[in-house]
Amino acid sequence: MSGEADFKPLAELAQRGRWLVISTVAGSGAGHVGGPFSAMDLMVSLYFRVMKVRPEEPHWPERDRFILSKGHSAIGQYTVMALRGYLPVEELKTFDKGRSRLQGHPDVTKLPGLETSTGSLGQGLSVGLGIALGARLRGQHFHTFVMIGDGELQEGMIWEALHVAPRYKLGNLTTILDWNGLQQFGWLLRPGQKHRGDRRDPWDSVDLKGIFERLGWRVQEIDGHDFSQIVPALEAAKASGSSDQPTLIIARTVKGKGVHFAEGKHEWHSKVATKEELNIVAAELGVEEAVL
Ligand SMILES: Cc1ncc(C[n+]2csc(CCOP(=O)(O)OP(=O)(O)O)c2C)c(N)n1
Ligand SMILES: [Mg+2]
Repeated sequence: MSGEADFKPLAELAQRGRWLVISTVAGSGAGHVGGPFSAMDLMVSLYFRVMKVRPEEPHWPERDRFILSKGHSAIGQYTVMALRGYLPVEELKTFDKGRSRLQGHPDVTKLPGLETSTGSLGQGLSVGLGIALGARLRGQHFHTFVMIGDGELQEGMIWEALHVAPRYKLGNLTTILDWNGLQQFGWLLRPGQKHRGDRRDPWDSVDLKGIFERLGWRVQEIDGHDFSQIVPALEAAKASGSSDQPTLIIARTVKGKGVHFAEGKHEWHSKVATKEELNIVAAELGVEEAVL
């Protein structure tokens, strides 16, 4: 069993990652914050502890695969990849610019290390399923991880993949649900309403664990901000790679995690921090970099 100290480096990387996300978005004038923050601890665990990767050789055939199906959180993935050595941290400043490798949503034709392009919600899990199936047919032993959002779970194509993966007995596939309980806007405006309704996801009273299990997934529910739960869950999923059951990790997370005024606020789905806010953020995250 690992102690808390074991996860301190991961926690520090995640805080630095959050800082780079929010300051990069502020620098480029647009981008997402809430989703990258909720997914940060999970992605840091994947890239720094669980996945077998070679940043200097991004197309290494035996690498584990990661697909960020909730592609609007791209700046979170780019940041973790930069910290891991796939690209210079300095390059984050080009985020969302015309000729940049770091487009607003992941573009596989631009940045080596990405497995597919995402951003149109709903598609990444089917791509991951295809990659996992291909690996098994070719006798390759890498693992494929796909992260989806709770809002994204409303997409029909996600459910097609959720139905099919257990039938193909893809133990080498793991879905991570970043269940932060919020999406972008909420429901359509009803007559008499001034706001667009309830911003929560629609899964609150739904027994998702039971549904996933009945579909045939091995389901683990964790706190998506507790490294002592995240790392063992991801490692267990990987260890069951040659089994005949895919894994689904339900990660309970907080949108905007790490900064008090962003936590649990749908407004921070995509928002540009002001200079004053950045100063508060830097202090809260305990980072020393200068404000942009
Ligand atoms: C097919 C499609 N429909 C709508 C959007 C616009 N959109 C971007 S993010 C988002 C909300 C996603 O919510 P969730 O999956 O919960 O992500 P998170 O909370 O992690 O940001 C929406 C509707 C999109 N990118 N793709
Ligand atoms: Mg969400």
